Amino acid sequence: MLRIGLIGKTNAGKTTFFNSVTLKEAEISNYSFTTKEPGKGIAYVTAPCVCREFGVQDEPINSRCINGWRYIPVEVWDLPGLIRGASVGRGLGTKFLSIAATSDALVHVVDISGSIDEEGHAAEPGSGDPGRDYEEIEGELIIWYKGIIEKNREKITKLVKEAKGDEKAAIRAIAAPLGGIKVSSTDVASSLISLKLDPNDFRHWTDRELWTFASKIREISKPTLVLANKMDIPISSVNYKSFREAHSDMMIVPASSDAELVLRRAEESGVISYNPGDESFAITNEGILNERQKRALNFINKFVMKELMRTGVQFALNVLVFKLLRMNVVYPVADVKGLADKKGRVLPDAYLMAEGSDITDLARSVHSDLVKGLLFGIDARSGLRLPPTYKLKDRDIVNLVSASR
Ligand SMILES: Nc1nc2c(ncn2[C@@H]2O[C@H](COP(=O)(O)OP(=O)(O)O)[C@@H](O)[C@H]2O)c(=O)[nH]1
Ligand SMILES: [Mg+2]
Repeated sequence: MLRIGLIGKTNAGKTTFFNSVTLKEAEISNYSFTTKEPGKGIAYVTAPCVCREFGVQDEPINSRCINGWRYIPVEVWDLPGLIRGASVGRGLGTKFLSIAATSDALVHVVDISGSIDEEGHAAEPGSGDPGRDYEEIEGELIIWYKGIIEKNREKITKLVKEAKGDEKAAIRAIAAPLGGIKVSSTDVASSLISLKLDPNDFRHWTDRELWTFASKIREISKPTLVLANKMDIPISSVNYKSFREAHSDMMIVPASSDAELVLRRAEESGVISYNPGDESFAITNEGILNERQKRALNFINKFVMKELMRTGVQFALNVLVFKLLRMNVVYPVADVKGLADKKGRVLPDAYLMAEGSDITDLARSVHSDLVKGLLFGIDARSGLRLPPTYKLKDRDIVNLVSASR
């Protein structure tokens, strides 16, 4: 399953974001963790389900379908303890940095209202500096990446020497210790090209060059969305504008995690009707609302939904997965006519597949056994045979035909 890590300064709102997106964990997935690890949860991304296109009633197994929207589970990690010095082991730093580094993508939660001081303590809104907070956490990540290379410096130097000028082998030597944190040789190669760094010259890289290399690697290998959180606080919109100007290279989603948590809880207790990501909510049971709750919902309506169009929380996850990671949703079926699995369940599974994935990759995701005897796929819309190298598109419905099953 796709793994998303939440990073950000203390009190930026990571846990609030985490609690809101994982609230319906039990309902959306069958992946209940028997030994629940703290900080790990299941959230979902939402995409228009193909059931509407075919006018069929589906019976989802690995996901859910609500009002024609497919809810596909993703793993989310709340990573506390990212403070300055985390990379040298302050707090629970290194453990969480390693979880961040093994994630497929990150959400960097920033308190855009500036309600935290340099140490991450609560402060007067507007007194803090969201830009500084952001750079500080980024710095910790980069130092950590750099540290991994430094720890392996001798080993890499030796391998590069043995490569005797073979550039590809030198790149592999540099990439090897980074393999565990989802950095590929291709990532290393493109970083070196864009920085005009010579892999064969590795042992002469200066500290500065190591730093720029580490930051490039971090940038390329770990797609990151910035969540400009606490947009419900009035001063936030000013900060948001300047933050966006200073970081025009980043995807930034304005949000109120607090509002999303309030809405999801209200929906759960039957007070409002609201689907995550909706542009509005409706009070369905005014009778059981007390004055405080009424005020809270009115506030959210006026200062969040009308200003931002949405709370931004579900939107952020969707943008991360579908725009930044460019995932496609693919539906494997056993029977192309009935669009069903062997038990007759219609459109049982939805898989998130990275852009460029082919039929073989899909088979591998469904079941490793399928790959061995994989013959071809069948496109449910056209009936066409799809070779194993066919690149999957969004909303493809495919029957995998394998000799081994
Ligand atoms: N106004 C406002 N407060 C928020 C929002 N998100 C979180 N908070 C508050 O910020 C504080 C820190 O939140 P928390 O989720 O514990 O931050 P973490 O340390 O990053 O996990 C808490 O008092 C939250 O209620 C938001 O969107 N708006
Ligand atoms: Mg927290």
